[in-house]
Amino acid sequence: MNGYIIKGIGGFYYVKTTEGIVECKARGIFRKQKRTPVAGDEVILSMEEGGAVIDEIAPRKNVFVRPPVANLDVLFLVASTTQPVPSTLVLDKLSAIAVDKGVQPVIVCTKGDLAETEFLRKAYEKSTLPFIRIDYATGEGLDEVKEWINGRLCAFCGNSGVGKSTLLNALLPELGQQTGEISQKLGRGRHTTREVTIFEAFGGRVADTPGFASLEANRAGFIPKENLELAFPEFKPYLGQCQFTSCSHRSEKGCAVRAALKDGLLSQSRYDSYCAMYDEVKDIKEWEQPRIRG
Ligand SMILES: Nc1nc2c(ncn2[C@@H]2O[C@H](COP(=O)(O)OP(=O)(O)OP(=O)(O)O)[C@@H](O)[C@H]2O)c(=O)[nH]1
Ligand SMILES: [Mg+2]
Ligand SMILES: [Zn+2]
Repeated sequence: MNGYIIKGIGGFYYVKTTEGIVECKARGIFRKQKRTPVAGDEVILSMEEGGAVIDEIAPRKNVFVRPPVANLDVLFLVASTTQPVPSTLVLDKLSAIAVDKGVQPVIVCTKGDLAETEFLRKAYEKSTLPFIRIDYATGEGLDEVKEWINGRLCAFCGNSGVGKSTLLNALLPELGQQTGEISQKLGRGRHTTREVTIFEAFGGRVADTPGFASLEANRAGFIPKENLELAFPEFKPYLGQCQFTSCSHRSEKGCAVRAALKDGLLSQSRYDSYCAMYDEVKDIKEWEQPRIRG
């Protein structure tokens, strides 16, 4: 029997098969091989005396550590205008990690009723990232999200409290995913969602995921400095145009990326994120790089 993992919790996996959802465990060999099945994994099951077990995990298109999910086509980066306030650096890191793994990032902006959306929209208007503003009063943005889900495996990710589960409930009211109040003292969420769960809808699949604290974005993935320029797709027209072939696009003479920035063709905050990410990885040697690319 085969299927895909919709949820993993406490050593148990829930696998969607043609026969319905099967609860199972993973073979002990996976632990020895340091392989962990995650939601989105295509798996082969067999029946044993104690119940169903995962025998095999199919090769992955991609896998994310945070949130733990595999084989994504689209990563929705959910950002709220306030409570919590968004960080373009965190959004740009997550989008770069997605692009590096061959996944399409889409920015989804919530809580436009509480604070203005313009500054975020502006930060992304000169990027190639789609930007969707959600308004629950008018329904604005919901159809666009549905269109992205159609035919794809997607996941909502973002800080705790940005409104991932709220958005899922607006799309699929019958789900009744639990949502949580924002801590008034800390201005952020309370980690209401505890595990990744995949739902089938709108001709595709979409995952709700647990929110993270901003600092954890650094542990979501690692991009070596040579690959970083490719993780900012809007730089593409200028790559290969710089005076120096190994230009890092930070301070070199004759840099086409910086020229485009100066001409207002690129977003300053995106460029700043690129430089910050470059500085973070520039001194890390090959052998020191975390083995979390995959
Ligand atoms: N005013 C307003 N409140 C919102 C909006 N979206 C979400 N909220 C509120 O924000 C709070 C947190 O929403 P959740 O959906 O639980 O957030 P989450 O991203 O799932 O959080 P975690 O599960 O902790 O990662 C809830 O009180 C929601 O009602 C919005 O667009 N406008
Ligand atoms: Mg949630
Ligand atoms: Zn350059």
